[in-house]
Amino acid sequence: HAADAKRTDLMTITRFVLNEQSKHPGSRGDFTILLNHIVLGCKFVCSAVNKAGLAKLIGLAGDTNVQGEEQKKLDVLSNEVFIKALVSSGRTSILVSEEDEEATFVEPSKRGKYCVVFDPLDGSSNIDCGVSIGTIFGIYMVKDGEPTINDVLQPGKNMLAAGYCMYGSSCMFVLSTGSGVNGFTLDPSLGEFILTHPDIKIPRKGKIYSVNEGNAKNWDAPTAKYVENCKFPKDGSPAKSLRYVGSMVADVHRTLLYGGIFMYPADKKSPNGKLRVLYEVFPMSFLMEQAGGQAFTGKQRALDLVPTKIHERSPIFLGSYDDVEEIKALYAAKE
Ligand code: AHM
Ligand code: MG
Repeated sequence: HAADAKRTDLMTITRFVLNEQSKHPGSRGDFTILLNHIVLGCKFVCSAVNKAGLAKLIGLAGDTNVQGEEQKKLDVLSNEVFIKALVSSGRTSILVSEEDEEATFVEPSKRGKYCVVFDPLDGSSNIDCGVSIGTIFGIYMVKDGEPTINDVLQPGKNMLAAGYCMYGSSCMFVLSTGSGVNGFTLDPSLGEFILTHPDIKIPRKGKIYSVNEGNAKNWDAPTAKYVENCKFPKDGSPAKSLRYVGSMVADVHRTLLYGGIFMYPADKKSPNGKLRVLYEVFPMSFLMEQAGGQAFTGKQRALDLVPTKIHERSPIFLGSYDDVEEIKALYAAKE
């Protein structure tokens, strides 16, 4: 039976990526090696997150991160694990982490052709209460010659790959290397991510909107109008449901599977929104487009944005194609 065949023929993430890369002539397995190190980091964080309550790993480390937020022990730990794994892969030249003010330039003897931008543990407000959190990453290729910061100050459409790992009711790794989106679930007994969600496509239109409505008094007119339409649709369609975890990975993951829209808009207090371009907005926008959805900043296609600073922020609206189309129309009407 087909089901039996599936159960005994385990498509691990390594096997999957090796298959994919073998389609590219001249591929020497560098990408697979890099990805294996990212996967290792995610498995470590998954295990640490699962034990956090027991091990009393949670709590403040007494440090604040670049954005002036309090850093939790798990954030620090996750960051260290990823930096060490990525450097030791021998496949990276530049690393940008949410937790580090400056980019890490890998020493020449350990350099490789990739740059990785990542948020090692996103959703910090959810750590202490055991709600889903995640890791987000994007991968660029360095240009020939000495690596410079311009190798990562690239529009998101230049990413080679992007993905996230969600530490939720199960641990899920979602990846795109530019030809669709695939989801893998960690089998804890094997310690392997197994392909469980092949070729994810986001529904064309969704029934859910996801936003921090507590910021509503500071929204601009198009955002306010859009959310008003979600609750009181003018065209007779049913009102949308609101879901907001407050962990970008969880909110985007649900949006990808169920459809709908996730937004972190600009507001009067934060004219650039909250989310960081390189390691939050770009990877999620990349995945959305690869799954058939859209990602928009309020001004342009998110993946066309050219960042000028590594920790730059941008408003973001992403999700089902038709839902993002609606918010685009509202912003276009404003101009
Ligand atoms: P963090 O980097 O401090 O974890 O902040 C990022 C998180 C995202 O995961 C989430 O989408 C957003 O912040 C929620 O912000 P808010 O609490 O303002 O709604
Ligand atoms: Mg974060």
